[in-house]
Amino acid sequence: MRFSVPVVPILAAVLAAGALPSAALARPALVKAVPAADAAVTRPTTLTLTFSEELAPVSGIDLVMTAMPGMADHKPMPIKGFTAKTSGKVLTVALPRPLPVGTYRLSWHAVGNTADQDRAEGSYSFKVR
Ligand SMILES: [Cu+2]
Repeated sequence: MRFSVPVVPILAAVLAAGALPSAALARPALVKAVPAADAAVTRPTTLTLTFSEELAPVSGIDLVMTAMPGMADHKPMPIKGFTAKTSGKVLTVALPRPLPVGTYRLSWHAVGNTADQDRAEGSYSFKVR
């Protein structure tokens, strides 16, 4: 005896529903950064990261100076003393003084301001001239 019910379309529908849980849609993605990735900017005092989702206050960044002019063997140097605040989809980093000339690597972690607290992270570099 053969099945008369079309099994394949039902399976496809079940798989499609399972492949896109609503939690995955709430994961914050970086949509804009100032300074932008790979940009060269004049000594900034503020860094701004805009995400696709509302952010929880535990979102933040780490900032490391990776190179500076006239220093051949520059070890990664963590930058401290800034404040990071979230407001809606925007994370604003306020530096106590303009960043010195050099190359920086910014690593961000963003947590969605929803019950599931979806977390994402990434990093990029920029230059201060
Ligand atoms: Cu340095």
